[in-house]
Amino acid sequence: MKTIPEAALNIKGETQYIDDLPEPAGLLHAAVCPTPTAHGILHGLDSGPALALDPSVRVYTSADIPGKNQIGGVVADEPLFVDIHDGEGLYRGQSCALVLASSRPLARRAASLIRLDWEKLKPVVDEREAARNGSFVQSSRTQRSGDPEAAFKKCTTVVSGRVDSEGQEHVYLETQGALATPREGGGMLVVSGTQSPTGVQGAVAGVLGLPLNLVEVEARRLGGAFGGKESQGANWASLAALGAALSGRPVKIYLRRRDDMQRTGKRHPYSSDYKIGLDATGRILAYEVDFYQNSGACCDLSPAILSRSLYHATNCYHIPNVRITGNMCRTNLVPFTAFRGFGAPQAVFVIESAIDAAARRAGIDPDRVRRMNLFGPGDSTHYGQPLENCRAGAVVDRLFDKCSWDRLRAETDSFNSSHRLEKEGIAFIPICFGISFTNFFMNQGGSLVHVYKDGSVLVSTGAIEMGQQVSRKIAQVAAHALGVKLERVRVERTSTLTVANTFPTAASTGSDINGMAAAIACEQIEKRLVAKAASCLNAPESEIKIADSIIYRSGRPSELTWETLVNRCHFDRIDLSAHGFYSTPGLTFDEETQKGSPFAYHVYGAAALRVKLDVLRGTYQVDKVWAVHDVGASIDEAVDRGQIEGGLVQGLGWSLVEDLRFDAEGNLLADSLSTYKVPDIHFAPAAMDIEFLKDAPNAKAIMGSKAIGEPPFLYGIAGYFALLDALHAARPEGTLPYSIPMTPEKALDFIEGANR
Ligand code: LUZ
Ligand code: MOS
Repeated sequence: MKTIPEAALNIKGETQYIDDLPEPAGLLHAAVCPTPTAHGILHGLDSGPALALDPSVRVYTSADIPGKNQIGGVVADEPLFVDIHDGEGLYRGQSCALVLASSRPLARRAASLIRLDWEKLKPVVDEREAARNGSFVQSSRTQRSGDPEAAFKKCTTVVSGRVDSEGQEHVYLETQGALATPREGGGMLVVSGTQSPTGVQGAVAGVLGLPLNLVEVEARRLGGAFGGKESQGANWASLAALGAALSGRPVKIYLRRRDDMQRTGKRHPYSSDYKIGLDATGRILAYEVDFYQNSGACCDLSPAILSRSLYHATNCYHIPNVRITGNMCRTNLVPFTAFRGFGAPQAVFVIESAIDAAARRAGIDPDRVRRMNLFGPGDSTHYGQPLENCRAGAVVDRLFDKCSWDRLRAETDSFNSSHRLEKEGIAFIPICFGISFTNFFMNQGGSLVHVYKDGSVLVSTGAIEMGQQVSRKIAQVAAHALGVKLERVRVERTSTLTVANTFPTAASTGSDINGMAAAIACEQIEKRLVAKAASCLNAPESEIKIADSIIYRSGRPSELTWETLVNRCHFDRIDLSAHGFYSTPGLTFDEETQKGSPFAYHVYGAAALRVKLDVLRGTYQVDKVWAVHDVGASIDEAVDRGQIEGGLVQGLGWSLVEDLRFDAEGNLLADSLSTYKVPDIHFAPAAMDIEFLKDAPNAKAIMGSKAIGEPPFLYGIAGYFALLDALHAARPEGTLPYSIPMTPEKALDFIEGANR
């Protein structure tokens, strides 16, 4: 029987998510009583009315925790519950109490009946205000190269200004949740919606006061994550596990969309100050930037995200003199967290804005400045990493050819001079994205591969399937490494039982690291199979090759079948299982000097976008996209194309439509999908002409491929600049703020001259 691919099961609606799993006997449902405002002190609570609702109701607080009231994965600054004895509530939606009941509606109603003795305090929501108060998650970081102060003196154009970007809600289809079941001997099994089973295992073990070998965490698949479940699955898994441990019954928690939007972290808002200097020809000589990251109330992954902002501060440009400073500002908002791009999009928007401002001031076309300053062969980044096989020039040259940029520019200008109520705008963006976790030690992964005695293959790795088809790529890697047909390979869910001490499926490294780990395990088994085939066929091992389930001898198919070979090994007592381990080689970084080679390699690409603007309404449509993307040697072209299209549209959502706003009290204003607008299929560009850079295998990753998940998100930033181009055509004398998202409301204000 053939393995049915994940995607086919998905399309048929047969894939199971946590809430689809059969409910165990005695299951209790969980709900949370949250903090009512963004900042305050919890002096106590009255659970009487909740308990009176139904005999099945139970209420637990910080006082009931057997282990630590702490789930911070990087820094221990994130309590699971606001401490019931005068604890400080750090953001709106933080948990004050866990409520269990026999049904989900009952649990939610009981939670709403809990009365809090709450002293409201004034919250800080603005990152610059937090910085003025000296309120930081960790101390600030600076990267330097060259001497920007001296270089600014040599510039003919120097411009400084401010750039802002709002956060972004992940809008994974499956909201956060977990199902916990107590096990004999005090153990706990948690099925968790997480990108990081090992991270959840650690949080649960800490809260319950258990060793890791008593906590099993599994994640079969996620209905999307985008970074939102890299660290933040731990909260809900810990609550479910705590409820299960205290009640002795299985417990399920599943967030409503509104609760998920209000209580979970999102992309970090940034506010930044820049200064950029050009010489008379348009070369960028110097760049300085101060990032004010709104980190939210707890550390979460903010330092790693800030690191990625620093590394990507010059995007794809060689700038000889830079000073880049990042500040992690602690506020009373949800702990902001990982989101596709992980701090790079925020930084790239700032340098692209700075280039736009400086070029306009100097009277040069911004796109000429972009093209002139690209990384080239022999260049190193400002943090000292030489760019081996730099493909920036290649992708940009090909893109300019492909979209006939000069003609496009001329056509757009001529359209604009003959139309008053409709304007067009175009922009292009080059990208350069570093692949590896910015935390050195996280770049490792494991696998466990079994060839069963019937010849079917089962592969387990740390890679979580979240719709990105990492399991498809890993199946392809395993099939190739073993020499077996793809349909014989199944990729199993991720569990802490099969592969231990994993890191999150994140940083676009899922198939790089786990694919490599799977290949390493498969190669061990393949060696044993080849040796056995050689002895069966009476031939030297060097003449044996296994491919596509066929055993070749001297290049010709032999009479030995894959099934027979596997069966012979089994009867000869040969091990048909193997564990693989991979750690990315060659990474170096000195935290002191902030120099080194933190990335295995870089991904390059370039995209051009055309926007059509309705001048009367302020509405717009991205009608055409051209992109040339460096995928290396693609393991699966359909998967890679899907990731490029999806990343680009998600990036357009961030730069143009998604309006994540908090009021001065720290309340999220748009907290449901009826008010928070995401790009849908009608908003997606009508035509996307995406090309893979040809003949560009990558020696640094599995089967010559390159990571694909995050880099294309950056293309969305060109949406802002294409719209800016159209808006300037509509109102040439205006100055548009460098502020994301550029929603239709803001666009209309600009056209009418309201936001000068
Ligand atoms: N997660 C992480 C990431 O922990 N470190 C990273 O460098 C990273 N980069 C992108 C996305 N997630
Ligand atoms: Mo991440 S933003 O979880 O790769």
